[in-house]
Order: sequence, then C-alpha cells, then structure tokens
Amino acid sequence: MKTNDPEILFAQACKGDRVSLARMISLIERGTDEGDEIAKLTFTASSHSYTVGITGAPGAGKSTLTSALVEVIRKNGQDVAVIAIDPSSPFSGGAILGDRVRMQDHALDSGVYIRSMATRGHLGGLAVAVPEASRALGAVGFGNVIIETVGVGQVEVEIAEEADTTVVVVNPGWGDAVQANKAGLMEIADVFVINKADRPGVRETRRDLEMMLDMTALKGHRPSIIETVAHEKKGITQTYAAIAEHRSFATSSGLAASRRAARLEKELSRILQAIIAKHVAQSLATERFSKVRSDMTRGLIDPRSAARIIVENQ
Ligand SMILES: Nc1nc2c(ncn2[C@@H]2O[C@H](COP(=O)(O)OP(=O)(O)OP(=O)(O)O)[C@@H](O)[C@H]2O)c(=O)[nH]1
Ligand SMILES: [Mg+2]
Repeated sequence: MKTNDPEILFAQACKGDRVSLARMISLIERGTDEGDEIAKLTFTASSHSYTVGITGAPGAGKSTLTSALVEVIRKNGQDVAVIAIDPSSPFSGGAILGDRVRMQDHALDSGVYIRSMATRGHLGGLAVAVPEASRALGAVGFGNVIIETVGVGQVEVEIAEEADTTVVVVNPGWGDAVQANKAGLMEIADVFVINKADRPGVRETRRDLEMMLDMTALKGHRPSIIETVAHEKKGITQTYAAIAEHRSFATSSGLAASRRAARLEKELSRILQAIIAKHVAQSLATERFSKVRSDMTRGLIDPRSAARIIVENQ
C-alpha cells in the first residue's frame, strides 16, 4: 500500500523499510506539505547522527573516497547514509551514474543507504532540503551521514560547509590547492585529502596547502592533510582517523554544538527568505499593485519608492 502519511512512513523507515525511507526523502526534496511534516517529526530524533561533508573539484575522487570510507565505517560496526548532491549545474557530468557503479559494493548492505538529491522545488532549495534529509536519516537510525557535493558554486560549498566535519579533496599538481582556495574551500576544510596521490606533484600540493593554512585564520584546529589513492583504498583509515580526531576536538571544545546552532540559524533565515520571496512574487502578480507598477514604468515614480509603497500596503 502506497502512503504519504508522514507518521506511517517514519515508523516504517525506523523499522528498516527502505521504500518508506526513500519516499520520506523524496517528499522533503519536493518540498510538499508532507515533506514539511516529516522534517518536523524527525527534528528532535535526529540529534545523535554525525554529518561529514565531502567536497572538492569535479572528478577529484569524492565518490570513490566516500565509498571507501563507507567500508571503513561498516567495518567499525556503524551504519552510514550517503547523500550525493546532483547539482542542476553543468558540473554534474554523469556523476550519478558513476556513483551508482562505485557504490554498488554496498547495494546489499542493510547498514548503508545511498541517495542522490537534486533541487525539486523545495522552498529554500537544496540548502534547506539537504539538512532536513540528513536529519531524517539520523532520526531513522543512521549514526553517520556523509554528504558528497561538488565544490563548485555557492550552494554546493555552503552545503558541504554545514557538516560537523568537512573534508576537502584536492588532487596533486600545480595549482589545485590554489583553485580550492579560490572556490572558498580553504576556510571550510577541517580535513584535507590529497587524492590521486599515485600521481606526481603530491609534495608541491602539500606545501601549497600548508602555506595557505599558515595564512588562514584557523578556527582552533589546524586541518590534517592526508594522502590517499582512493580507488586502491590507500590512506582511507588515515582519513577516517583524521575525521574522528576532528570530531572529538569539535565535540569536546563545543565547536560542534556552536556550529549546529549557527546552522539552524542559517536554515531559519533561508526558510524565511524563501517565504518572503514567494509572498513578494504572489503579491506582485495581483492587480492590487498594478497602478504603482505602471506609474513606475511610465517614469512617474522610481523603483525604490514603488517598493516602499508595496511594502507599506501589505
Ligand atoms: N589515479 C587515480 N584515480 C582515481 C583515484 N581516485 C579516484 N580516481 C578516479 O578518478 C575518477 C573520478 O572519481 P570520482 O570518485 O567519480 O570523482 P568525484 O569527485 O566523485 O567526481 P564528480 O562527482 O563527478 O565530481 C574515476 O575514474 C576514479 O576511478 C586515485 O586515487 N588515483
Ligand atoms: Mg561523485
């Protein structure tokens, strides 16, 4: 029986029903009323999950690394969910198909859940839908949630930043660290991974990263720099250890709690902005302000005065 009832879906998903879980995330993604209800229902139950953001340039090896990390987490006896962001940008370049292939290793494992997400009309977009989905996954029992997003574009970088621990993946070679810096990834990294360390230029990249870290105002924790060859599963336990080390620092120093609070504030602001934007669009579509608008287009009043009249007459 197909149901969109939030309480039933949540209860079923808690019992391990993947179809219900998938539907919960889809409802959140689409921003339906049921999705809002699910976000509400799962909010308080989600507090025990830990989120790790994995970001970096397209093709840096994020999915390969994620898949290898999933294996390590499973060996430690923990459950893990992965959200792969499929941006509606030209950078997604077949990523999802690639991810499916790479993630196939885990397809039959009941302790792993892999899901891609895209913008599907959620009010507030992915920057709100992803944390809601992530909390829903936490609420149904996933202690770890990994969010993979390409480190290009403001929304994607913001999503990666809003994890408890953010891993930035770069590749060896001249300029990659500099590119990461330009994309705004330097400030958000808690752990750096130089993946494809089987290629030349690792030493130079490490040096560039160290130099940039020396110049960056640190948030009390200098990010470790780990070298990996993800497709050969080299350096993965070290990466996991660096994440765990940051996690214990963040937890004991209060950083995790303050970041979570800041994240919720941002989410609130995004939701409010989206509501207001929708309200504005609806209000402009009515006849009520047609005179103000025609006065403006005829040059009788300026846009700022027109805006003030509209705001004051809401
Ligand atoms: N030589 C080498 N190739 C690697 C390594 N890790 C991953 N690759 C390859 O790099 C390519 C891209 O890997 P992905 O894991 O799909 O990279 P991604 O960052 O998830 O890519 P997008 O999601 O499309 O941005 C694949 O062909 C991988 O097999 C590595 O350590 N060394
Ligand atoms: Mg990928």
